[in-house]
Amino acid sequence: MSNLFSHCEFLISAYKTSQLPPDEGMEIAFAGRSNSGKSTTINALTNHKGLAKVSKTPGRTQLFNCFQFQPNMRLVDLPGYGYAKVPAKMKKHWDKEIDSYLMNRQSLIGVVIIMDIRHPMKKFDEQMLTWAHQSGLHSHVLLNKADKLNNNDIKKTLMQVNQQIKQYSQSTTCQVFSALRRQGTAELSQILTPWFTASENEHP
Ligand SMILES: Nc1nc2c(ncn2[C@@H]2O[C@H](COP(=O)(O)OP(=O)(O)O)[C@@H](O)[C@H]2O)c(=O)[nH]1
Ligand SMILES: [Mg+2]
Repeated sequence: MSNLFSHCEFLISAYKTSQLPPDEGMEIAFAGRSNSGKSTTINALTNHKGLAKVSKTPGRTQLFNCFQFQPNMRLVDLPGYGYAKVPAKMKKHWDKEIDSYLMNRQSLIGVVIIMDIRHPMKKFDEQMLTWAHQSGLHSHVLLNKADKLNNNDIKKTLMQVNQQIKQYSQSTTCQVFSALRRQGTAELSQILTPWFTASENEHP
């Protein structure tokens, strides 16, 4: 199915925030723990299998990967956070770069926080929700890898997480997703499209 994000192309991989595309227009970031499925989600949303590299080894794709779907409109695949096996020095570099990105990026209008539905709302996810709310950004939670749970457990988790996220912000939304099976891409696209098409000053 075609959506706003269907004609997306790779723009640049940045090791440091200073290498990112000019801070103009609008972009949204895909954040989440390493291995939660950020890259697979971008591929599912854009209907472009090999666009974002899916890592076989967790913690390896430590770059800001930027994709453009319209002039000056971007998706950014953030380096995964919370991967324990990354050497301390590398971890420090990434914490610093992600912080700097989140604090300073003017074109950032919202974040999609990707969680493994079997392990939702970890410390870093909660920090990201708090931060997004404080910064007046849109935020949407994806409970990914739903193909790993039965329907009852999916429903239960969705209800729990829906209640939890309301403690952070009334406007945060949440959905069940399977990047692997491309289930939930229409709903995701429906949530994200108004972020780009609504007036720039309508942040929650
Ligand atoms: N079962 C299942 N596996 C998934 C799903 N999404 C991603 N994965 C797998 O999880 C691993 C990490 O995915 P990746 O997109 O590289 O995660 P990232 O580190 O957050 O970018 C890969 O082996 C993917 O194939 C999903 O919805 N279901
Ligand atoms: Mg990745």
